[in-house]
Amino acid sequence: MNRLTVEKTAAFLRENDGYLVLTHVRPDGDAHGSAAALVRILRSMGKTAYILYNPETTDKFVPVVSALWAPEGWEPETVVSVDLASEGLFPANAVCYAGHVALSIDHHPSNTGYAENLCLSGERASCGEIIYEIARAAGIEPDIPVAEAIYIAVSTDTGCFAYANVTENAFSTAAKMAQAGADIAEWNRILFRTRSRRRIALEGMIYSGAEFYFDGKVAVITVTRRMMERSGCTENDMDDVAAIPGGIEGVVCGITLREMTSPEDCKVSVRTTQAVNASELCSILGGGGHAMAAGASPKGMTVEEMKQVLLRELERMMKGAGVE
Ligand SMILES: [Mn+2]
Repeated sequence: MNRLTVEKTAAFLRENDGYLVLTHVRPDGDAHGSAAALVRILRSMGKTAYILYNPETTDKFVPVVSALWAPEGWEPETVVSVDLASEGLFPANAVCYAGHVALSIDHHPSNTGYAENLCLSGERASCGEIIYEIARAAGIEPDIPVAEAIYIAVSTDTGCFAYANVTENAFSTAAKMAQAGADIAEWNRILFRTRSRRRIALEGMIYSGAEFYFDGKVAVITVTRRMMERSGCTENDMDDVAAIPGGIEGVVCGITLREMTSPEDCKVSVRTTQAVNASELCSILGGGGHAMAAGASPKGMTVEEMKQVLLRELERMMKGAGVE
């Protein structure tokens, strides 16, 4: 695996052609925005470039990527991945490209180096910022669709510039996209200020069922299959549900438990402040992640069983850290 600078990456993109861009499972705004921006930048270099269709693209991102999806049966010459840390995160229809990725552009320090070439900036809050740096190195100014795609990437990965990962570079990239003509207010409305009525119905159930432990420092919310059915919510409506318990005053650890395909196929997402290490907490259930955002999907446990295990572990951790 070769590490490439943004300049070398720009040169690589100029030298090759026939691009297919891959995104990760459960693709988010950074995946969609980075892929759309990269394909449009490649086309402005005169290249043939497409995004591989992702079966999990949610409704609000369809307009960002659908015009760029590769025609069925089209054979790429150069496969590039964006925001994609490992081959384990390839969607099912991308598994055939495992071992054949020519270039990975990413901001996850955990990138496994599965691609022949890697352009990695672990200090960037979003992959979209790196795509913009590559465009600049290639001498390409973003047009409005590119600017909006990059804005979508940066703004979603930073929770509209609110998460702990936000940096001066994230703000300055967004400012340049505004300058290039991106409709910031409209994208903020779509991405951060609009919820479906189904989602509102689900949130009502979530808030009324919220449980608090350790003097209100720990909040636990549960989303059951029954709640999904009653509200009519699908995965399309589930953006950032994991942020809900951590957003309650006084909470240092927000736990979101979800039943997926059956009562014994559940997952947990944990969001914390610096008081609790989320990754350490999730490791008790075989999961992991970052210090303030982590998750686990243990097999064969109900949400109630997971909750008991997590609360016992939290008691131990909070005593150890003096958070009483
Ligand atoms: Mn990302």
